[in-house]
Amino acid sequence: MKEKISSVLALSALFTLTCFAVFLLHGKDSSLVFPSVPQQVVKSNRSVFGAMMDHVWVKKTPDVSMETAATSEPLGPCPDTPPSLVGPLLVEFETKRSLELVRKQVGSLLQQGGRYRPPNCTARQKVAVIVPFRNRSQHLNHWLYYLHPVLMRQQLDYGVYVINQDGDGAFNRAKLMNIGFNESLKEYDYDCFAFSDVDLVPIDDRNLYRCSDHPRHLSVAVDKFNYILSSKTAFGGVSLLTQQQFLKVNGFSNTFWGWGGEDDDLYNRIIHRGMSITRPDAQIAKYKMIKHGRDLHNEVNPENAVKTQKTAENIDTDGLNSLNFTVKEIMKDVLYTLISVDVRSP
Ligand code: UD2
Ligand code: MN
Repeated sequence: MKEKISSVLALSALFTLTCFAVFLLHGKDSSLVFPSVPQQVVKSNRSVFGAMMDHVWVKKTPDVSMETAATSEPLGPCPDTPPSLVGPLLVEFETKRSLELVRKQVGSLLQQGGRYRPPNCTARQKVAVIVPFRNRSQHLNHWLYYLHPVLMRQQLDYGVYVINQDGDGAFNRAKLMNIGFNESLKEYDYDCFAFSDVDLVPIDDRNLYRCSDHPRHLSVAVDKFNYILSSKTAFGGVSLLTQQQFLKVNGFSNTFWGWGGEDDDLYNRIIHRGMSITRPDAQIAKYKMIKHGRDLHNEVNPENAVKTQKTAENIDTDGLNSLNFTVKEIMKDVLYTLISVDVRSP
């Protein structure tokens, strides 16, 4: 009898053990049993997903919060002078550069959406680079090819936002800048905004895309103008403002349709609000502009010159506080975030 009982007990113990093993092998959380296998699967899935996302248009901005290295201690601040800068750069626009090629050449260190942060230190500033855009794909490819390595060497925590004006109404560079400011802030707590034409490439990486105590004008010496600053009040091309500085001037005016004047109006706003502008040394703040003619639907607008005389009248009611637009699409490429917008042209 004793023997019978013990063999029944042994059998039921064996049965229980087998059931438990089967449960573990086929259960949802089989990773608990074989941690290395599922981890590899997740990794390869993620890279495939990343590649797919390069071409996918999404209606809503996906979460682009950055994965940080699993460090137990917080990183120290990046040095004031980035150590890997090289100074003067060789820049040419003869080479054909497809987006595919640029992705291969400079995309590997970027996060989806054209995001980067230095791996070994905490960047001094979080910079949103805003590029107004319509129908300048070749320019954008050159710009991305040259700017990403420069911004990385400058150890910035940055994101590139290409704000594409949808449709073929009158172009409005200034409004696209305001939209870039608003939309980029929805993604990340940027403290500095670099507003840059798509055709301007710095030819010296010591020209830091960092904000300072006053709004800063970076494109001081442009090849198109024989490397001579056109006027002391020039503020077009590439200019940087902190979030506070931009809010203080109520952003750009939204009402400069077509070419010209919006940069002068922003300069007037800055002076009107009691600030001044700063510039880097002209020996360093050198740029090449990709050659182009006047774009269709961006003709000189004579009304704009008149408007620049009325900055003081308009600054309180025309700007960030009166901005209206519709986001049509948001696309995440590894090199940039493209936001297509209806600017509601008149
Ligand atoms: C000057 C200024 C620029 C702006 C403009 C007047 C400098 C160095 N540049 O540039 O900042 O004040 O005069 O509006 O001072 N764009 C497109 N598609 C278009 C039209 C414009 O993408 O169809 C974008 C693009 O980023 C371009 C920028 O708007 O670089 C300015 O337009 P532009 O290059 O035709 O003007 P430009 O060179 O006279
Ligand atoms: Mn230009």
